[in-house]
Amino acid sequence: MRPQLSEYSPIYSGKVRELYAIDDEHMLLVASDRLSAFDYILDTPIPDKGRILTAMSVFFFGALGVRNHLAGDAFDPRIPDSVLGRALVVRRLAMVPVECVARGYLTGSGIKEYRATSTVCGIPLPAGLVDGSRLEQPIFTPATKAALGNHDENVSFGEVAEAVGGELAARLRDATLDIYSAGAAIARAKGILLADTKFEFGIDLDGELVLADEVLTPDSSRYWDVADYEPGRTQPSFDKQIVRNWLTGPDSGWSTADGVPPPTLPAEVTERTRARYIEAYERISGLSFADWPGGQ
Ligand code: PZK
Repeated sequence: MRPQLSEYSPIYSGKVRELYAIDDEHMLLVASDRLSAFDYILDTPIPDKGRILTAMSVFFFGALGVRNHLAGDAFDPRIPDSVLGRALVVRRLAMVPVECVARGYLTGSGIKEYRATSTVCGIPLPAGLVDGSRLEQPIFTPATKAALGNHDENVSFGEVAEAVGGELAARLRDATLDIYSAGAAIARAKGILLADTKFEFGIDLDGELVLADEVLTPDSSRYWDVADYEPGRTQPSFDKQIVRNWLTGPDSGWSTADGVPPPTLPAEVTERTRARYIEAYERISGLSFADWPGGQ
């Protein structure tokens, strides 16, 4: 008999996922079908998004082979039926208060900071880079978590070292760049670019650094289709571009500038977006999403 979700105490509620306490040592990490776009949580869920991202995360935890927080598989009996396939049992860790970002391409807050300072997180970059430029070497661009509703703030390696000590800072940087490179190579072999990604690490009871949270999902990463890659413009998002195009196009009647929440998405847009998430999972993993738990 599986438990009910209501038997667990909620600990954190993020924009698109939640964390529950199972016992002193374990937590349940639950991914929802919610989607954010233009800094809004849309009122229209993407069917199966939570299961697809959970499947991707589990695939990468396995493929990377680094110490991670998973404490069971996707069928673990502690997972309630209502969230089967989109929840994972994880070990409770002491989280390191640093958003560990690796960038292999320059975009988003990276290109913004580069245009203002020709550096990102204090790292000097060559002149002439444009939105989408591939970096000669991937860079570690840590950030500190902002309060809900704000964007994380980029910080220098020195600031991370001040916060957590130089030794741990160096381990975070090295692990972040190693894992990024491994993930980028897996995706690149399937024609998908991993532009950047964010990891969270914790420390376990033995004092070991452990990869936590979700890993290399489209919510924690920017994925681009190599077929559409064209530096010098904002690259189309592998997963969200269908939604963004519809919201900013003539049929939505909506504008990003108005401070008004976006409208309900048409079924055709949610269906094509769902297919895109499944395509990302199946291309990258080589697995069939039909085999993932929680689908009747
Ligand atoms: C932890 N978050 C972020 C994730 C949310 C919020 N293994 C762990 N041990 C202790 N704490 C965390 C984790 C993990 N992962 C993660 N905050 C704390 C987060 C998912 C949903 F609402």
